[in-house]
Amino acid sequence: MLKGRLEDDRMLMGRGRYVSDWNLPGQAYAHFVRSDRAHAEIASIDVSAALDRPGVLAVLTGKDVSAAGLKSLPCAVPVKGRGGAELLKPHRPALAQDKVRFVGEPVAIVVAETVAAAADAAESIFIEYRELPAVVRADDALADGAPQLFDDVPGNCVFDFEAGDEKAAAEAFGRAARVVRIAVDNTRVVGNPMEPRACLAHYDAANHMNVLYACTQGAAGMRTQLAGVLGVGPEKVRIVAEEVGGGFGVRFNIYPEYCATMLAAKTLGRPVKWVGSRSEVFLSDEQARDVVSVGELALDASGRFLGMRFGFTVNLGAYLCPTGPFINTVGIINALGGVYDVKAIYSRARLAVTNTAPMAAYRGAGRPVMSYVLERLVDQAAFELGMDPAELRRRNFIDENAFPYRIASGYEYDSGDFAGCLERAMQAADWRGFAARREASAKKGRLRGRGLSTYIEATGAGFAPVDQVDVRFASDGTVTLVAPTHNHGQGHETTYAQIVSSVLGVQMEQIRLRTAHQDEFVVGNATGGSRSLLAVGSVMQLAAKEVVEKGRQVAADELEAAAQDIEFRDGQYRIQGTDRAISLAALARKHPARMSVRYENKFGSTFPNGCHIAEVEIDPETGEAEIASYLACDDAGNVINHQIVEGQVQGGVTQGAGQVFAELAVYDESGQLVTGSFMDYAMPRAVLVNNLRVIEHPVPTQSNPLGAKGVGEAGVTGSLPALMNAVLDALRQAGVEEFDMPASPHRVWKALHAARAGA
Ligand code: MCN
Repeated sequence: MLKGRLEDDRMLMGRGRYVSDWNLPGQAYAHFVRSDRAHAEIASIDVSAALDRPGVLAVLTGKDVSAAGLKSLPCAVPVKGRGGAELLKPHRPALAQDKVRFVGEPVAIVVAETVAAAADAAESIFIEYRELPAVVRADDALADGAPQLFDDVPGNCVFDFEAGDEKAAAEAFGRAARVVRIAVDNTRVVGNPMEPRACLAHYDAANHMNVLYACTQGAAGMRTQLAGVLGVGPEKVRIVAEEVGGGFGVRFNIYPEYCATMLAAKTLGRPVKWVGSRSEVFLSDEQARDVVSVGELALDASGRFLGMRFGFTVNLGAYLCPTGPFINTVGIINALGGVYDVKAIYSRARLAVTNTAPMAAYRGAGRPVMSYVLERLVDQAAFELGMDPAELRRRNFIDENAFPYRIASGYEYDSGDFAGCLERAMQAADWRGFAARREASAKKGRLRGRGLSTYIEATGAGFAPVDQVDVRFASDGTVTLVAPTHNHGQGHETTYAQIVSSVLGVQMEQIRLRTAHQDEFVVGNATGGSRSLLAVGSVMQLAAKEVVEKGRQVAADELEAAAQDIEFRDGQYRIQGTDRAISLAALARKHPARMSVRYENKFGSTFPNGCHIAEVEIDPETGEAEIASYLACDDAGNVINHQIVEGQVQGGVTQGAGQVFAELAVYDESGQLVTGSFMDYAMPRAVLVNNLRVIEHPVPTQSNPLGAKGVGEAGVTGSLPALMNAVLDALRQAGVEEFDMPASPHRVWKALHAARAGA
């Protein structure tokens, strides 16, 4: 039995090849000159002194990008706005043209013989700016008289999107016995993968091939994006990567720096390498969340939910990333109304551009925005009604027998057992014993709070029309799987091998996974939306079954029998009723090409859900909050690898806890990022989440052959509201009525202090 994951040895022994580990003969090195102001016109750029510096090979600016005919970085959204409006897509160049719109925007690329020479020469570039007023908050950007970022985006609003039924919601609110309202801020965070962004670009002139080694979550999507910018067919682009040090959503899209480095490589006829710094991660990686949400709940006298209304004000940053508008529209409303049986729901989202780093998908990708406002709203209702928050939820769940269940935004949940999941979680978390634990905390002078969330999310969206995979055999007995999803921490190498091994009977250790390779390419969707297992894993399983079928004829030839007389069981082809057999592994060693397959299919959304229960303790003297215990009970359908799933939930919960307790990206009024390093931006540590337990409540889905639902983001979607509800529950004992993330010691202390002063 395999211990741990197939990839662990390689990772732990330093044999992983990350993006910055790649080198090509004759490569030069790039350094980016970035805007140091948030909003300004570029009056002039003087690169002559830089070009005279030793070792400098080239300096390219926005003019060179324009002269080379590079197109805007792409963005699209598959829905229409209010009144049928299209998303406004302002031009996003690889290097700033005429104007800069956020601090950190790349303005020039310097290429030299060494990293130091490029960085040194960058100091000699003189840029004359004409300063413009900046706007950093979405609501300010949407207000009358705000500084305008683009001539073709009136009022800074790129999209005004609605979903649900406005009239039905208004009618429900009209007959409500009680209305509960909440406004919450889902704060801005920086993704911060372990490996800062890096790339190595190489133009193969003989074949007109653009080869980009880059941090990616999937080669196929990035290839299409880069091809679009370069104005070439996708077959003229290759994206290459082995290890990528984390993705979390912010490695999904093409970045301006990758396009500019590619242009530099083509211009110079030499490979060009760029390795970003942590400061550049803070300034110029896609950032996330930053959505102010208003939620309203209409209830009847018995605590039944009659209707809901939501309003989202979304900060998209200075330019549109391909995933930004998607996650803030579809990503929010594909689980509109959560696990509750309510049809009268209306939601509106206004997406604004501001002078801050562009915003995109980050673990959860829209769903934590929905779950956060909704699950806090339900808790607020329980508080105002004086009701047990579990009982209020139970009273309003979609019934186990109501599936398929169409929600107000038109999406259809296929399965779930929300009440059963809640029950299991409450038992495991010793719900009844809370009063005693609170008392024990009080004796120590601590405020103990408990928070609950019963979340649901949609996993499985994918832009590409199909997911292709290869299962290829070699004469040495190895099996190579090729997948469109890039594995950057999720354990695909292990789980895909498990799936294929269980069908073929080939040992897992013989199976290897290739995802973004120079010579191997498959069409399909990147890792994202927690869809890899349910979608690509399912295609892998079908591909393996196809191998078995293909092998039947090969086995018949080998065993000199008719194909219809061959049976396959436990990895062996056998002539029925005889002891004449050959293993699939042996057959594939002899006939690797005949046994190999390319297979494609596409599987869509699933709706993983769960119940998370958190308990926190707060020290009122210091404001420090500690997670005393955390119980995650998740329905991920059938689970392929329990250890990996537990790890994914742990990671997600810790990421949620990071946002709730510490992380916060802050821009000042002038558009300077004041939290631009780990000195000012508090990353969560492993010890942040104490006594975390992960249990399963699986309800298999019928929507894919594995019966699996996604799990990679569930921990975040469940934990943001559960933890914040727990913090507020603790603070209410001391008279605090309203509180929002982050629950940093200073903010908690201030809230307690204000409540004491008020009392
Ligand atoms: N799995 C399983 N049984 C299930 C569901 C999943 O065994 N029922 C396994 C899968 O086989 C896979 C893992 O759990 O090994 C996660 O699977 P899945 O839910 O399909 O999610 P993805 O593999 O598509 O991963 C994407 C998801 C997202 S969107 C982000 S963001 C994220 C995350 O996963 N980024 C991560 N987890 C991350 N983990 C690490 N270490 N690094 C990141 O960048």
